[in-house]
Amino acid sequence: SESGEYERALAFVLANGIESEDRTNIGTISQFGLRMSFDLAKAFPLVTTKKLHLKSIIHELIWMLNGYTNVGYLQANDVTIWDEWASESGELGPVYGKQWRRWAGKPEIHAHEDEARENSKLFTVEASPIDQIANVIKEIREFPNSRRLVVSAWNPADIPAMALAPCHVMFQFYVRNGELSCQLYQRSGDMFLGIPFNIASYALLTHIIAFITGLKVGKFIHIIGDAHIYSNHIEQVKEQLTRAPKAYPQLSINRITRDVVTDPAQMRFEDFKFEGYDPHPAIKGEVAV
Ligand code: DHF
Ligand code: TMP
Repeated sequence: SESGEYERALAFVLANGIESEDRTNIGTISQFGLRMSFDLAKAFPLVTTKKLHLKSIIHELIWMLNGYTNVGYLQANDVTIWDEWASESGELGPVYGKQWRRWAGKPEIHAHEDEARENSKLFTVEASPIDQIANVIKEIREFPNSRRLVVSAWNPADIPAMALAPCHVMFQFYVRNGELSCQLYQRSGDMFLGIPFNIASYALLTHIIAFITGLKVGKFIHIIGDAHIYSNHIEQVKEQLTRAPKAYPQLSINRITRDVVTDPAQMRFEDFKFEGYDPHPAIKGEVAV
């Protein structure tokens, strides 16, 4: 749970990864079923063995929490990490934001509507969207010991229309002793580029949900299915692993109108203050499209 957890996982894949072809034709070395655990109560797990572009991470999460699926918001904030997958109009299809906040529900069928249904009029009715984020916050407040505090981005019906099938498939919260923990299942993880972002993003999400529900933060547990290093990142990874991890920074959420935030979409970039982030220099790597 200290700094070094990510580097241990990275070193494990480097040492034990099995060479394989992949969808992008870059080629990877890969291991299946990795687990990392971070104690959020101690510090914020922002990887220190290379400098991370924190601004991209914060804006990407705010973007998802607002239900956005168009890169317009990201580009307006100089964040380019989703550009390669966007259409001409900037659309990514029904990705995270859509599934988290507006999962297409089924229209309710009432007995007296049988006739309308026969005339197939019902099927022109817009499905009522499901807000999984609002639901999980309500459930945490009302039933903190619930075992159903789950949010899923994996919507099989919508996957064909997505620019990229969800990598972070589902997450679950857990509340004990006034602490909120989160566990993520990620089906596919780019250990050099994506994973440091994903760790920070879900740590931040846990802080935000804890802030809104009046809880302290507990652990973030990260499970990765196919954990891989792309063949064109091997040299960078070797370089990174020569560096000693440093102490993690601390996050504080600064918001004067503390109890006014009821929806995480209300969080703003300026609300997050990171102190003590002193990373090694950035290391560049090409993203596989
Ligand atoms: N595809 C692949 N092959 N790997 C990914 O990690 C990935 N991640 C996606 C979408 N598709 C992906 C979304 N997240 C970068 C980081 C995260 C991310 C996409 C891209 C990235 O390029 N990071 C660089 C630049 C950071 C910046 O410009 O802010 C890095 O050095 O970390
Ligand atoms: P795939 O859909 O063939 O698994 O390709 C997705 C690639 O993107 C894979 O290398 C994993 C990586 N990825 C992350 O590591 N984290 C992310 O958040 C996203 C969106 C993708």
